[in-house]
Amino acid sequence: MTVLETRQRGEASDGSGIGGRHSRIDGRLKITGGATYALEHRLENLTYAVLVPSTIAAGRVTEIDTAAAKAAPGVLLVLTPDDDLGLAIASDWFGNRAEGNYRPLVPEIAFNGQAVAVVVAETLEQATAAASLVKVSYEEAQAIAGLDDPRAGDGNLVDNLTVTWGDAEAALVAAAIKVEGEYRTPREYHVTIEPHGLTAAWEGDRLTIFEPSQWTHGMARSYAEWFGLPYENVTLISPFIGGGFGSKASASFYGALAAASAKRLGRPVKLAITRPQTFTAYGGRAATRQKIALGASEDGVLQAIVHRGANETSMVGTWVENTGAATPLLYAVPNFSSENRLVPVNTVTPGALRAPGKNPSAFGIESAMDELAYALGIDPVELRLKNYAEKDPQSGKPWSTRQLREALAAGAEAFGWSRRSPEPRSMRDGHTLVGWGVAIGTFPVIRAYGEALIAIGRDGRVEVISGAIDMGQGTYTILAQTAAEALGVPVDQVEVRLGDSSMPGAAVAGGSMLAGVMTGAVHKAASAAREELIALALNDPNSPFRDSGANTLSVAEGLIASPRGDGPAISIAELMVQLGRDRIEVKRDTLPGALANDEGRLKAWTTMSLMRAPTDGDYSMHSWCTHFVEVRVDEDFGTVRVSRVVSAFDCGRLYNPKLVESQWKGGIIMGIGQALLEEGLVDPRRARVINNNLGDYLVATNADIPDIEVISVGVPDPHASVLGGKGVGEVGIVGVAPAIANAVFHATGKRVRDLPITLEKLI
Ligand code: MCN
Ligand code: MOS
Repeated sequence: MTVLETRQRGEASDGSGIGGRHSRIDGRLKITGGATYALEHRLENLTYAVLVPSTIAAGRVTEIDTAAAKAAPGVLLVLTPDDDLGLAIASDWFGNRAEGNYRPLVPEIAFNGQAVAVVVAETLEQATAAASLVKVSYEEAQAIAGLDDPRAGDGNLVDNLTVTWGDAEAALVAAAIKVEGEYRTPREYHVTIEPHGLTAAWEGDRLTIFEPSQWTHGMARSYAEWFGLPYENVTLISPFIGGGFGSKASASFYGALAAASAKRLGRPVKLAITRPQTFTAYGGRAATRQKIALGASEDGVLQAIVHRGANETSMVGTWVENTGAATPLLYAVPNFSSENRLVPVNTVTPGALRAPGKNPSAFGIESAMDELAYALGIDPVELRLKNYAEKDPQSGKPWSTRQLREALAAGAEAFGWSRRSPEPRSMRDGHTLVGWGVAIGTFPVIRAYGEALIAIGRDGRVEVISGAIDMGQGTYTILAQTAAEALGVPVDQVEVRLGDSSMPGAAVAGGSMLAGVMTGAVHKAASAAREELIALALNDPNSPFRDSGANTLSVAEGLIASPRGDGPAISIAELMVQLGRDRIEVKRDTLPGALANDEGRLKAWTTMSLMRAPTDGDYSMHSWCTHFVEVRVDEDFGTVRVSRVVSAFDCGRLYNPKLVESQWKGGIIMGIGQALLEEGLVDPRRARVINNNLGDYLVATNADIPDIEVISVGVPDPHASVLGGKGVGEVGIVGVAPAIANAVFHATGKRVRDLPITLEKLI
C-alpha cells in the first residue's frame, strides 16, 4: 500500500497518525525535570504568601491580632477579613454572575481549615513563621461534622434530579423478588502529586497568572472579573500540570488572595497550597449514601428500581454529587423512581472528582444488581444481559452506539468467567478465599466547541496552538497526531503548544470532553491549512507546480506532489522557500454559525453554558465499560488484594490506543484505591479532616495493583465527535469499586455496602 492509500484509509503508516500508538510527547520532559510547573517559575522580586487556616469548623472570627505577625522579620503584608480587597464577584461555571463585592476572607466560619488570613513575606520561611503568630479569636458554634452527624438531618430535595416513570413503589410491592440496601461512600480526595497554588504578577493593569489549570480560559475569566479587567488583560499560563482529576478547573479564593496581594505590593506573589491544605482549600468528592430497592420477576426481569440518594454539601455552597446519575441509564426497567437530597454540613464545598456522580452512583446500582443476582440464583453477567436496555430508558432516545453486550462478552471471555463457581466462599487457594465479581459503568459524551491555530513555518515545521491543556491525559500527543494526519506530515514535524489563555479557545478539560472537542478543531484547522498550502502551490507565480497543469496536489509524509506522481515532489520547507513565505497561519473553530461571533466565542471558551448534554439531539451518547475482578481475601486477617482485573470498554474510536489504555488503567487504579483504601476521616468533635496527608490518606501504590488487562470493543461513533471518539478519561473508574465489592462478597459471603472495604468490615 502506498503512503497515499494509507492516508486515504485514515491510518498512519508509521503509527503516528490518528489511531497510532505514539508515546506521550511531554513524557520525557515531565520525568526528567524539563517541564516547568506553575510554582517553579522564578520571577524577580518574588514574595511568598501563606494561608492561616481556622481551627474551628463553625462560628465566627471575633478578633484577629496581627501585630506580632506584622512585626516579624520579612513580613510585607497581612490580610484579614477586615480588608476589603475591592474585588467583584465573578461568574459561576455557567457564566451567571451576581452583583456585589467578593471577599475571599470572611469572618463567618463554615468549616475547619477555612482560611482566615494570609501573610506575605520576603521568603516562604518568614511567611510560614509569621502565619503562626497571627492570633485568631473565635466565637465557636456547634458544627455538623458530616453526613452521619445526627444533627445533619435528611437535607433538601434537589428537584431537578427527581426521575420517575411508571409506578415504582407499587411495582416493588408486587415484585416476586426484592432486594434492598443502603450504600455509602466516604469523602475522597484528588491527591494530585502537584499541589495547587499559583504565582501572580502584575504589569500595570495586566495580570499574569502561573497556575495549574484544567481550563485556562475559564480561570482567566474569573481573575478578569474579580479585578474588573478586560478579559484580554489576564494571561493564565499552564503548560504542564501534575494531575488535576477535576480539582484544577476553577480559580479559587487563594488565587484571588495572591493576585490581590501582588497588586497591593507591586511585586509578584507565590502562594503554594500545602499538602494538608489540599484537603481544605478546595473540595474532594462529597460523602454519599443511597438506598436502592430492586424488584424483579422470578426469572430475573427487573420490574422496579427505587433509588433515594443524598450527598453532603457545605453550608455556603452547593455541590451535587448525583448518586442517581447512572441508575436510570443502565437497565431496561418499566418502573423507576429516583430522588436525591443535599445535606449541608461544615465542610469545604465538595467538588468534581473523576466521574462525579456516575462513580458513587455505579457503586449503588451495581452492588444492588449483584445482590439481586444472588437472590435470584442467576449469574450476574446473565442478569445484566437479561435486563439489557436497547435504548436509553430515561430519554427514550436510541443510543448513538452502545457496545455493552460486546464488552460483557469480551471481558467475560478474557477473564475466564465461565469457570466461576457461583456459590460464595466456594473458590479458594489454600488459606485465601478467592472471589470473582463483575460490574458495569458508563460516562456521558459531553460535546463543546474549540478553536485551533495551525502555523507552518519556513522550515516546514508545523505548530498547533491552543489554550487547551494537558494534565497527563495526552492532549499534546493526540493533537500532534491529528495535525500530522490531516496535513500529511510526519508527527515529529509537529509541535503542539498548549496551556495559555491568550491562545485560541478551548472547552474545559473536564467531563472527558477535551479530546473530542480539540481533535475536531485541530482536524478542521489542519485540513484547511493543507488546502491553503495546495492552493498556494498551484497558484503562486513562484511555485514549481504553477505550470504543472494539476488541479490538485497530494501532501504526504511532508512532501507535496502531483497525485499522479509525474511532477516534482518537494518538501513543505522547500515550497515555503520558493514561495518566499515565512509563515502560513490558519485558525479555525468548530462553533456553529449562530455562535461564531464575539459573544458566542467568549461564552464557548470561558463558560460551560454551551456544553451539549448527551441527549441533546436525536441520540443518547455515552461511553460504556465492564470490569471483571478477582480478589484474594486472607481468611484470618480479612485483608483484601485485587489479584486480577479485566475490563472491556466502548469509547468509540480511539485516537491513540496506548494513551487510552493508560487512561483506563489509571481510572481502574484509582477505583481500586477507592474500593479498598481511600477515606477522608473526620473528627466528629472538631469536624476536621484528620488524615490530611499522604501518610494517612491512603491511595493505591504499585504494590496494590495487579496486572490489568483492558480491551476496546468500541466502534467509531459519528454522532459523538468529529473523529468518532467518545470520552475516555473518567469512565474507567466507574464500576470498579462495586466490581471489587461484588468479588469480596463472592469470596467471603460478606456484603460490604460502605466504602472502603477495610479488614474490620470482613472479620
Ligand atoms: N483519548 C483517545 N481517544 C478517545 C478519547 C480520548 O485517544 N476517543 C485519549 C487521549 O489521550 C486524551 C485522553 O484519552 O488526551 C483523555 O481524553 P478525554 O476522555 O476527552 O478527557 P479530557 O481530555 O477532557 O481529560 C479530562 C479527563 C478528566 S475529566 C479527568 S477527571 C481526568 C482524566 O481526564 N484527570 C486526569 N484523565 C487524567 N489523566 C491524568 N494523567 N491526570 C488527570 O488529572
Ligand atoms: Mo473531570 S472530574 O470532569 O475534571
